[in-house]
Formats: sequence, structure tokens, C-alpha cells
Amino acid sequence: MKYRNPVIPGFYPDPSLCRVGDTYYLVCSSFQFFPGVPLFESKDLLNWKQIGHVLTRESQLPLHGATSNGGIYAPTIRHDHGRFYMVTTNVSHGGNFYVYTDDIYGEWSEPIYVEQDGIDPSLYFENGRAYFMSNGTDEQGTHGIVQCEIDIHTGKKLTPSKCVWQGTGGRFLESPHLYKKNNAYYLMASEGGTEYGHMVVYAKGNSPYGPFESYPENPVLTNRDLGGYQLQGCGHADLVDDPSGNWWMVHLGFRQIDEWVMHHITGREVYLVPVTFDENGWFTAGEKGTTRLEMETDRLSDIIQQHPVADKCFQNTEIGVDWCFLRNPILSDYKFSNDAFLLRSNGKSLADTDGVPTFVGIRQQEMNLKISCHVSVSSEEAGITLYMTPDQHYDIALRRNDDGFEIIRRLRIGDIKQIDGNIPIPDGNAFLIIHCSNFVYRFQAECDGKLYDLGTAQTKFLSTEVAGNFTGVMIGLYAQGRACEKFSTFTNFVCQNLEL
Ligand code: 6LW
Repeated sequence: MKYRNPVIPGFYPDPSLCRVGDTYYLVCSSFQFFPGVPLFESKDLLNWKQIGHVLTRESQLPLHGATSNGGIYAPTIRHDHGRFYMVTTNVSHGGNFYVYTDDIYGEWSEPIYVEQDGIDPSLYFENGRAYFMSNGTDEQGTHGIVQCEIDIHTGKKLTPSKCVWQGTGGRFLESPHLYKKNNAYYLMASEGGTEYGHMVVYAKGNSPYGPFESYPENPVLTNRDLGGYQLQGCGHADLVDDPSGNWWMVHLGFRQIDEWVMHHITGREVYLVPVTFDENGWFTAGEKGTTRLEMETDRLSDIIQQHPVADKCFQNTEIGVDWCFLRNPILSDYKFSNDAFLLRSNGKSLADTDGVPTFVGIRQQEMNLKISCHVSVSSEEAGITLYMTPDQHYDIALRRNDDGFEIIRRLRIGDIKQIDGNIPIPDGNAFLIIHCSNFVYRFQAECDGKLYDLGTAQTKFLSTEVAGNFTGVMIGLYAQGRACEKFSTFTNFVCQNLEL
């Protein structure tokens, strides 16, 4: 059968997964967004349903001051003796920690912090022992993949941290995971940085501490040599076996806005490739060590139908599942119902990094979309933002001015700020519309039966390559301006997937 990659489109970076029986669970990093660590479930590896988030309380997820290079970095999910563990790093507050739950649909524990530095922590369980691995520096000052044993009940280190592998020489050795198969231990990691040089590498050893011998054909997976191919940046991977004994890899990658245009706006996404072991215990991955947008496999049943990203509206999306907030939201500034979102400004704007604006957003998962929403402004300004970072966003909004109300478009690209449109309208009500395509966003508004065109703006200025960040464009509804008692109202939100 043929399947399409990505298997989870949009900003869902650093995937990690585990299998319990016939069900797979997958987590991703979430940076400055709340709740944190999206959690997905799948029966077939191709269709993933988001069942919630792992970090749902501020006590688990303090995000004050976190921007798109802060907050939650790569998580790992593992299952041992009936208990799920998710281990990650809050780079803005507290460092490496894990949480656990016995009910994947329920709440997770309070964080348990581990005193080992670095990022990308992972857990490996064997014979009642819990091995804790991250990139970082060991007690001797050696930098690489560092491991210790911990008491899984308290997070206390039971052994000193020891560097077990220094990779193959590529920069940014990260995302380590340890596995065991047929008495061999595999340490898989990534190198090259999470951009165009990204690659997956691994080594094999005969104990959890090695010594590890590098796979002679490393990197085992990379798209770095595929010039002019839309899918780039493949790395940061995790392995799982299926109930039939086949092995699979999920990893991150991104789709450029065009084959030859090296910008991406939809963030780092989740890709799936088959893994094959040879008689010497080495494995290969993907199509000759690369990942393709269309993959052929005989390991999955022909009857599996792969579902594209659905159109989204208020009725088929959920707060805290699809919709998330920036940092730690002030929830009294929001009211949600099945038909309307009500948002109240607290005086903070989208450009602020101290405090938090009133913002709730979903990911831009595909490049060709039509977004529309009816907005009724009661505060100073309410609208829709295509939000990448505090100083990189395009907004279309209704705003109060001295004469009444106007429709504005704001383009914010680093130090460049432009507000245009300034279309006077009789009252504070209009439909705001954004047509998204690979190269441009087109902004329109409909009011009193008239359609106004507010022009286009290039997508590439919101890309990760321009922003230099780790996230993807979010489609946000927001209210800003002076703090205000009244709520602005958003109704009839639709995000239509035009890729279908
Ligand atoms: C993550 C690291 C990486 O912690 O990017 O691509 C960092 N890999 O492993 C942030 O996502």
C-alpha cells in the first residue's frame, strides 16, 4: 500500500511514541503554548487522534516569559509496569522532569525533577532499573549522550551521570533513546541541527552503558542530500515495534513552501518510515535512508484509509486539545461555548513577552487553507492573527478609533511594523477572512454586504528560517488594547482545508 507523509501535519515537533498492546501513543514538544505536550493515539500508525495534552496545570507547566525558543522541548513517552511516563525539559523553568499516569485519558502527576543537565531526556526501563539519558555533560566534564540511573519514584540519581556516546561528529548531538532487541542495545540520536543538515544516527552495544559501536553507514536517515525535494530537516526520531514484529521510526521533518524555496511555515511535523534489521543486527530506515512524502509498504493493510486534516470549526474542536493558549493564560478573560468564543483584553498585546495576551490558537497544518470568522469588537481591538513569534505575525482586526470602527491589517516582521487597510465601518462587526497559500496570505473582510480586499503578504516572512525559532504558524483569535471589562465575540469560525 501507499501512505502519505507527514502522518501528523503541522507544528508537532520532536515525536516520541510507545505501544501498549495494539495501541500507539505519541507526544510532541510544545514550547511556549499551554497546555503542553500534545498526546496522540493510533491503532494503525497512519491516523493519529489527539486525545489531549500531558501537561495541563500551571504547577506542571510554568511558562512565564517563555517565547518560541523556550518552554517545553522534546518529550519522550514510555510505558513500564502499567504506568506511562513522559519526560521532557522546561528550558524556561526547572530543566529536566518527568510526570506519570496510570490512566492515559486522565491527569498526569506533578513534575518530578531530575538533576541531570542537557535537553531531550529519555527513559529506559529494564529489570526494575530506570535509566535516564539526555544530551549534556557528565560529572567528568565530558560532553555527549549522558546517562545515569534514577529512583523512578523520587527522580533522585542513584549513579553519577556518565557520557556513553559522543555520536559521529555532527553538530548538536541530541534526542537520544535507548532500545534493546535480541540482547543488543541500540542508542539512537540525531545530529546536524534541526535544520537542513538534520540526520538520524545510531550505535550498538552490549550493555546500557555501551561501549557503543557506531553503525558503519551512518546517518541511517537524512534528507540533507535531496536537493530540490520539498521534505527536509528529517531527524529527531523514535522507534517502535508493531504487534507483528516489524519496526518503525517516527521522526520530525518539514515541508518547504515550495520545492526550491527554502522556507517553511507549518513547523516541524511527524513522519513515519519502516525500519528493517539485517542478520548482523544493524538496521536501515526509510527509502534508502531518506523519507518521502509518499511511501510504499507491504507492512500495513490496504484497507487502512488515511484521513486528511479535517475542516475545523468551534463545534468539532476542543479547548485544550486543538486550541491552546500562549504561556499561562488568564482564564477569566475567556468564555467558550459551542457557538462562540468571547475574549477580553487584559492590556497585553501579541508583541509582549512579559505577561500574556488574550490569545487562543490552532496550528496551521496545511499551506492551502481558507480561514474566516465573524468578529464583534467590544474592546479596543479584536481579530485573527497568523502568529509565529511576538515580533513576527500578521493580523487582521477590527479596531476602535476616534470616529468609530475600522478594519486594519497589521504586518509585523522583526523591527518592521506596518498597519494598513484602515477601512471605516459603521459598527464593530465584520467577517474577517484569510486565504492561505504556499507563497502569500490574502486578507479580506466582509461587512454590510461589501467585500474589502486588504492585500497580500508573503508567507516566507513568517517562516522558521526568518523567525529563527522552533514552532510553526498558529492561527490565533485575540483581543488586545487597553484592559477592558467587555468581551469581544468570535462566531462562525471556519478553517477549511483546501488541499483536499
Ligand atoms: C529539541 C532537539 C531538536 O529539543 O530541537 O530537532 C529541539 N531537535 O532535539 C527543540 O525542538
